[in-house]
Amino acid sequence: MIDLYYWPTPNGWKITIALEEMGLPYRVVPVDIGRGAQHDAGFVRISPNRRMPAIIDDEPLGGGAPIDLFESAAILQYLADKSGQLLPKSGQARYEVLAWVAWQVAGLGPMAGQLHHFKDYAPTKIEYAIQRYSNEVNRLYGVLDARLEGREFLCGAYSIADIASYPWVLPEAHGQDLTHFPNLDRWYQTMRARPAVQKGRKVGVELARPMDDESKKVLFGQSAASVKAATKT
Ligand SMILES: N[C@@H](CCC(=O)N[C@@H](CS)C(=O)NCC(=O)O)C(=O)O
Repeated sequence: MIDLYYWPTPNGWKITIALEEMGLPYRVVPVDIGRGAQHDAGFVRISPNRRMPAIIDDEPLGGGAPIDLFESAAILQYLADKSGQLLPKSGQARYEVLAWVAWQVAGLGPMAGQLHHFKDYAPTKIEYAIQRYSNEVNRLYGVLDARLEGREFLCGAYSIADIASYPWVLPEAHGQDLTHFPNLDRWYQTMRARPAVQKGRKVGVELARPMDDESKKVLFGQSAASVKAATKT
């Protein structure tokens, strides 16, 4: 059984969607990131970056001792290898999928995350920061749109690359109009209609809470000092 350390956010949804698509059994272990559970010593042992998602699989690929993993890109690749689905086994096709997963975790995710922060949560509105991250998210939507010209999915066949990007395409929250991105719009509608995507998006909805003051303090007040403090708990 796979234990999924999870909270219902875009990075968490990547893994619930993948698990649902692959039909792998899993159990959700909530990590209440608005209350600091990402800093609990037990969780930090499997996720040294103090971020969810993370997994422990006690029936790992290849047998042997349980495997634990953090970082959604590594988890997606592991689950694809374990299930033999949504990632070609070798060659150009495999590395192309992994490149698009890397693109999402290194580009779309962090840029969209900063846009949310400065647009919706920052205590003061800094126009330059909002503009900078809006432009970058707009550019990245353009990259997706160009890539999806003549392709049903990002790498031709449906793959973990699509699953990585989908939860981070949030047109309303990002102030983006999908009518300007017709290929992305078509892909977005295809993705959201998939039963496993709908199921994965609903996992743990009952856990979600609006961003309150305590969450802001926990999420936006971190530094190296909080890492040191957390390891002692
Ligand atoms: N690069 C990481 C990012 C994970 C991440 O940022 N997770 C967020 C929730 S979406 C989190 O755990 N935040 C807790 C915090 O900021 O303290 C991945 O792809 O897994």
